[in-house]
Amino acid sequence: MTHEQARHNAQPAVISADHIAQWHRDGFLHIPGFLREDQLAELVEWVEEISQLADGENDVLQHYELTADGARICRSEHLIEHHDGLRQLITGPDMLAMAKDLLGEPAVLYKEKINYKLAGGAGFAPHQDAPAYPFVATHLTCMIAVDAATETNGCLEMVPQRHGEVLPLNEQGCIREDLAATMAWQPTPVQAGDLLWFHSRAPHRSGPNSSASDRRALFCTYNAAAEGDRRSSYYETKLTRFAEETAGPTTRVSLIGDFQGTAPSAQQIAAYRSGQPHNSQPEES
Ligand SMILES: O=C(O)CCC(=O)C(=O)O
Repeated sequence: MTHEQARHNAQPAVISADHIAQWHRDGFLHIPGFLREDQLAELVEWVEEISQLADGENDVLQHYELTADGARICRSEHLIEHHDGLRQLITGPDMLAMAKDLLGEPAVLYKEKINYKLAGGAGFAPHQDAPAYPFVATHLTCMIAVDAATETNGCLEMVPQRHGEVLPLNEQGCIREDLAATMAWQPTPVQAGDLLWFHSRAPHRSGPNSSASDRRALFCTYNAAAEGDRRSSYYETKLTRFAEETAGPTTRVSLIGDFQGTAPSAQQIAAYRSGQPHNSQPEES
């Protein structure tokens, strides 16, 4: 089935026995054509709305990076407090059912974020998510592609069959460079509206966006409900740790140092924000 046919026929997602076998074998699972065209168009609108909020507005946390064209948004997180559409998508029955089928037990939302990787945006060093996600042993993440992700614009690269353990880490909490250099990285391109589920110990990385167009994706992370609802604790811990640290040369988006984007100054962020449509001054009549 082509991607277009898959999207046209999209049904409430059902995880098959084949999916579960692939998931256990590889530690990740690509499901093409999950969103219908109308659902994808709505998601694009929501992502645009979220991107224009100020840091802290509607409880959304915003992060920026410096590209050759100046500051650009690189991540929004903590999205669902004031956004009914995103909350229904991320915590709705389809996503929770898939998370339950893959995890083998009922799941609860742990965290959610948008990675923008706009044209010129930076990539992510080889890492596993587990060291960045405290309080629970097992999590899984679903990337919902907002734009097509390709090798040119920085799609995820996965290493199959290496999700059994947390690997040796470097000082940033990422996979040690000597080990990462020996691993079988598999570029995993996706179309807009596809899902890519991955285990929190599945090694992954991604390159910069060296194309002229944006590569946005929504990432929803879940953990076993039996391990508790840890979303508030995760964000409290993250904000506390970020507040304690002195700013470094890269933009801090995670409890590990996986993101490779350069941190812009407050002035560069302000200049970018003043050019965003939401913040432009109304035209004089
Ligand atoms: O968005 C990407 O390219 C990589 C995302 C990722 O690995 C992360 O946010 O931990």
